[in-house]
Amino acid sequence: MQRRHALAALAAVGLPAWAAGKPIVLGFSQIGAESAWRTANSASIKQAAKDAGITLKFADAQQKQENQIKALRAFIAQKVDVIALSPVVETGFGTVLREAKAAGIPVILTDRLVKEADESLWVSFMGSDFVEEGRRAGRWLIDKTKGGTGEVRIVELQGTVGAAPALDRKKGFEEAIKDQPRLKIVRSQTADFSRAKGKEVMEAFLKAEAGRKVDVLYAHNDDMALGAIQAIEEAGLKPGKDILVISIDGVRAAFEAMVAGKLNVTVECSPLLGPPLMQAVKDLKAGKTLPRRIVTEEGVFPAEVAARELPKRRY
Ligand code: GZL
Repeated sequence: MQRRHALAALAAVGLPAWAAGKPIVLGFSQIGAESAWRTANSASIKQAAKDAGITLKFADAQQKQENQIKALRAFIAQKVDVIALSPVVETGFGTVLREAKAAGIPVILTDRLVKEADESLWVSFMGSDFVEEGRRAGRWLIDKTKGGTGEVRIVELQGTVGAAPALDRKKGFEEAIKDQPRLKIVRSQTADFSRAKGKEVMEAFLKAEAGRKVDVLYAHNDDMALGAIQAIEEAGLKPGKDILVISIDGVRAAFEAMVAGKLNVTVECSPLLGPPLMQAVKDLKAGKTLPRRIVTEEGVFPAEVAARELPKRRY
């Protein structure tokens, strides 16, 4: 049977064109390229789409929400089969998600959640539990400092303002240390998940705290921690010793910094969301119902295990 006849036959029974072997088209709005985590996340999604035979329309928003909204509108106009979104911030996506729903295009949230009352605007969310990541960072510090005396003065580098991982990692860390009177966050400011800003803000913290001891840096991602490590060294201090450094993601450069004795622990947050995302897209188009929440399993890697783990790291 000729292809066009096959397509007509499928349409006649209400099946979409892709059922005739036409590849599924996935429109993905990526935040940008602000960190090593994000680079690994994009690579994972592109490779997994190729492996799955899914046509990927990849839109890099360069950290701007308005570019993500524009990309989603373009995907709707192009009538893609599925939309995936990694939202740069939690709010402001309701209108465009309602437009996708009205167009009958399912949306999968990947990496970060949005805060919308109408949770039917997305069919599934896959990503980490950022509050738990913050708790894990706090628990590590409690364990590291137990039995000591005197104040433990903490400075915090927050991720992007309004982003789910920034809000939730702060919340989880504060929850974990709330019953520890010695542990005090004395400065907290965003460095937007980037290495350059992590260095800049840490320099400002050290200047502002001149004459007082800074005991710990809690950074919401490895890139900001690595920038801050540079600032600590330029201030003549030893990162990992004079100032304990705690961060999140578990990218390769963090393991290298731990082997060098400059970073004390990284809480894993896997960017390798490509394969589960493509599986979810295929399941969706095969008529299966997706779980509302697909969780990624992750660990905590203190410096003591870094040398052993480094060769095994996949991002
Ligand atoms: C977490 C992800 C965060 C990473 C950062 O899932 O959204 O954004 O922790 C990245 O490195 O920039």
